[in-house]
Amino acid sequence: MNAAKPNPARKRGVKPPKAKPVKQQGQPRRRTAIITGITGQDGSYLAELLLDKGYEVVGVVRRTSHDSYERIGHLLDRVHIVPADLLDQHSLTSVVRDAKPDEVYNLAAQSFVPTSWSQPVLTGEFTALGVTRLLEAVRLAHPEARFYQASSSEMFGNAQETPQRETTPFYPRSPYGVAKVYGHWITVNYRESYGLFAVSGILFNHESPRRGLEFVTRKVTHGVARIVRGKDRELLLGNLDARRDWGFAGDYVEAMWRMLQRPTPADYVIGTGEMHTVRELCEVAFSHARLDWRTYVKVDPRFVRPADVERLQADASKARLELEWAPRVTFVDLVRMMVDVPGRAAGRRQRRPLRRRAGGGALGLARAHRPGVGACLRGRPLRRHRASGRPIVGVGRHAGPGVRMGGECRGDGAHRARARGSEADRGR
Ligand code: NAP
Ligand code: F7E
Repeated sequence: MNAAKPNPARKRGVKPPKAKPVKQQGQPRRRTAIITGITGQDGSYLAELLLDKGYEVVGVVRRTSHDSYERIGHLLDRVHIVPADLLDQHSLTSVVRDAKPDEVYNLAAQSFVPTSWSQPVLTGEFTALGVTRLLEAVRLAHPEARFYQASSSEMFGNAQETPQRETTPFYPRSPYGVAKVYGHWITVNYRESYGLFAVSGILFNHESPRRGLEFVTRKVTHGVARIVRGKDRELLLGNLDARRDWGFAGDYVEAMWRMLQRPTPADYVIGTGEMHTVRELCEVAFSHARLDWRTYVKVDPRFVRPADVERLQADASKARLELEWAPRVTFVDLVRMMVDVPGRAAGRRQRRPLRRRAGGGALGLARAHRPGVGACLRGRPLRRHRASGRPIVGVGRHAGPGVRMGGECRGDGAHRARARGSEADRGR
């Protein structure tokens, strides 16, 4: 693929299927990775990471009546988008056969826990049986590929010990959790039955400005943005006592990649080891905008789940030791990053940073506007991406080629985001 050549499909918002990476004459074949779920939060960060490492990236996208490329719009010139569906064996096998990948990352799933009660069978089809279909595709079409399955801390559910590690027994509390347990064990089974290099990453909650708006971190941080702008007066939530181990998605995709670089396949727990309540999340998010969360947050029984997971906390010492992986972003920085998200990703018409000085007037998003952290000053980008020459924009100290977000400098210290947050734009 010629990364420099503009893709005409991008203008039309349509991407033609292009299944097989082109080998350039005289050059060694670049490593190729298939990502299912490339349009999701993790898929977008993983695609950036792999492109930066020089991979050919083949992104599997299911057919919908309108495209869902908000999170990867800035990457469309550099990835191969191919149509396939977790529900359709033939399409998955064709993609694997054509791409002959070195690595396959199965990130696609119905990933919202409450939906798994209203659509339990569909959740099982996508999130459980979809894994078997993709494993079958790999086994039949290209068994040399290394396979990553996106397992979840939701499998621990009603946790039998705290913190949770690779050996903690599973006790899922939702149809989603049950489906993920199936996906986990079928991955282990294909490893043991057929000798595939197939691994599961048991990832605890990881978030970012690209998180879907229905998840609690994004709901709260986006809710703060709407309240500051006078769009909402309150924020309705469910269980404020639930405890989660929240990390930054950009850190977690690095762990996925590291798992597939090991000499032997094994499963790993990935998390920060810190646990916080939803109430603490609210405190940090509202106080970052100089608001008292107790004035705005109301409990609404509609958001309380039939069975919730009360406490999750990772023991990621195996990953720390064997993958040399550690999270870089703290809980407080993560929440502030999500409150600070500029432009459309935080809500359609946000034009100014959220925080205000005591005497009025917009206060620059503290971290993002410090020199050397990838923000821009009055129209002058501080750093440019070496390959593309485009300004690097992003959030706080996490801005950079690895976690950059497509955007442009507007000259007022904020940035127009180009490729994020479909849910945000729908204002959910
Ligand atoms: P996400 O934002 O909800 O993305 C899910 C992706 O799956 C989307 O690209 C979606 O495509 C795709 N997809 C859904 N059904 C599909 C189908 N039938 N065929 C093909 N693609 C389909 O999820 P995420 O937060 O990035 O999470 C990635 C994976 O990690 C998921 O498997 C999730 O269950 C798992 N996980 C997530 C976390 C977390 O905290 N984020 C923690 C542990 C595990 P559309 O754009 O077309 O909807
Ligand atoms: O809920 C509580 C809710 O929806 C977190 C997915 O990525 O991580 C995610 O699943 C907690 C729960 O994430 C609201 O009851 C309170 O206890 O952000 P969430 P999740 O269910 O933990 C795991 C690891 C995955 O694998 C999943 O794919 O927050 N909570 N009030 C609320 N949650 C939501 N969504 N909305 C509320 O109003």
